[in-house]
Amino acid sequence: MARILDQIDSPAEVKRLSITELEQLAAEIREELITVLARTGGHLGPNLGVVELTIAMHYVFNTPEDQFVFDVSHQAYVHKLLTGRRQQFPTIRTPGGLNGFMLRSESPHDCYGAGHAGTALSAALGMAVARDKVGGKQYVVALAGDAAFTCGITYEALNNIAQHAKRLLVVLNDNEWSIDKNVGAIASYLNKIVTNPRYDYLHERAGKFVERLGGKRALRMARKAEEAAKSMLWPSVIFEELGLKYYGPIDGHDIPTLINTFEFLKTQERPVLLHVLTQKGKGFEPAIQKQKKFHGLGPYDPETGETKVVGQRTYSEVFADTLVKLANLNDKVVAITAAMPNGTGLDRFRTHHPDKYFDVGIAEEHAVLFAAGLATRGFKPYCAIYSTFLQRAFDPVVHDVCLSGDDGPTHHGLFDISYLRGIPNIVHMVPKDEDELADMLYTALQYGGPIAVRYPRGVGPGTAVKDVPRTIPIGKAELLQHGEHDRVAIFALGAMVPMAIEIASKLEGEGVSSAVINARFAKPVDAEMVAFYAQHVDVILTMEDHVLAGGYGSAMLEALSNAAITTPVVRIGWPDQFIEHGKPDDLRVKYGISVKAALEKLRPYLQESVAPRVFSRNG
Ligand SMILES: Cc1ncc(C[n+]2csc(CCOP(=O)(O)OP(=O)(O)O)c2C)c(N)n1
Repeated sequence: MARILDQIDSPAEVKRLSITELEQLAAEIREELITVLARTGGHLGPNLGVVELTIAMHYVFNTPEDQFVFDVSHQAYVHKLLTGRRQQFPTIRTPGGLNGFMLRSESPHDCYGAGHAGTALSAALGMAVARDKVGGKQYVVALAGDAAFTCGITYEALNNIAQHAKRLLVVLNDNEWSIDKNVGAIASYLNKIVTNPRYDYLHERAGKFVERLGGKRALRMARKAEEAAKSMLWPSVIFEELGLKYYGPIDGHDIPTLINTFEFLKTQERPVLLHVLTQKGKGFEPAIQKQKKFHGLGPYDPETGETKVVGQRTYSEVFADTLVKLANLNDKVVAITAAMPNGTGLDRFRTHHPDKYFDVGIAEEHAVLFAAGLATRGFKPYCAIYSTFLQRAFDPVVHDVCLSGDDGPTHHGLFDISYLRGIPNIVHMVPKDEDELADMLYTALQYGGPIAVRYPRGVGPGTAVKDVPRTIPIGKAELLQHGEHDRVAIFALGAMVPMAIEIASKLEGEGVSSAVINARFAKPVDAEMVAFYAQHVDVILTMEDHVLAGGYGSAMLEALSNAAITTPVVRIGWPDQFIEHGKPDDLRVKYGISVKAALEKLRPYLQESVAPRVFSRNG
């Protein structure tokens, strides 16, 4: 028999199917997921759980005009199958093939890319507000798993939704699982709603209601659905307190109920949350039996779910086994995971030391703060977090873990160049004065990518801001002054420029000519200007109001190394330590961010007098 799935080239074809055909389609999609992922690997369990839900969403809504924002977006395979990517589906997660997550460049139906948890509600709110600002009519639907509700950001979004969104649909896909069993108070709370005897009653009523509907027309369906959905209204749930109308819980595998409910929710001119119950791994017994394993895995046997056994211990296993031994030796050892017990190996630790094991949910920022609290009381917390997710905890690593806790030095803000510079696509600019700040903001408006502009607190040199700002060419430094035979090139970033000019004039007094360059860009560094001066001066001086480690001077060294230039570089900036509280000017003097310190550091390179060299820009 010809598959219905093979005729689905866009969501428009889904909308033409009858309920029976939609159910048939669901079965075919399950089959497709199981057989394809057996070869490629991937997030099988999560996707098997959202087959009917995704079909119903595409039946009722209209992507790409309407926007679906999937949390993590590891469960977007069904969405990919229904939005014109059916034929490429066997290439998923292979080089050059379909991405395993939503990808904006892959399809107009993927309105938001993700990979980290907890982003859907905030991003969807942004889209809903953008729509309302221009008077759009489309629907924005955020689909988030129950584990997304262990993320702090989800609540940060909930805190804003009622205030800022006129209309937004949040679908809570509750399957009781994160990668491991979902944890914490919110998991128990959702469970309480679901196991309340009233749910059965409501669910039964909704089912009967749909049965009676039969093949009636969509309009009537919607009206009846309204009644059904209203009757499913739950009093006094947390989401209601936060200003989202709560509906559910409904059976996430019951296509007619899902369709009717969505049709009704479309009529709601306010933020709503629909609680949908699904089974992760539905339709594949091995995935139901082994939820953790089938959350995401490599190739497996499509009949049995068996996977190849790797003989050698992984690093995660060595980590966990070592930690078990350390905890045996020292009763202050505790282990913390942010919803990744098997990925980090800590599920092995849990078996031996259940009382010393903490799964805090998808809450990396909290995990590190929690560890910091434990450490202050003499405990030895081992916080196991994947590098990619530790990004979430960058601030607590700086502010709560590495900082000694002395008063004051929490707000110097000396690290942004180093923590932003390693990220592809970002441009990092630093203006020398107020007028250049305006130019940089204007430049950011013209530019199509992410830009960071770093400027000091307080007042600048008092430069007048011209009426019409100018675009600054990306990655181009500004040559402020130079001599005939410069021996020093001073590359100064932002507020360091006046000091650079002062150094140049002091050097001039000693008979040493120097060029002063307003660096403007910490990233990308003006490699051309750097290479030109590096080949013609005895020494380069970099100046930044930022830590030296990973800062602008480091970027300069990289640029020189890339160009195989060995001109010496003297760097002025803050040392590799936390700086105590104090007046910025006093602290700068103390830590060598001064004219005097720069001149002292330059002196060894200016000892011998070098014969004047004549050069041209080409030479
Ligand atoms: C910030 C962050 N931490 C950890 C992860 C790893 N991770 C991927 S999916 C997932 C569980 C998601 O569970 P849920 O949102 O309930 O969706 P389900 O897979 O159950 O459908 C986790 C912890 C992540 N993607 N992002």
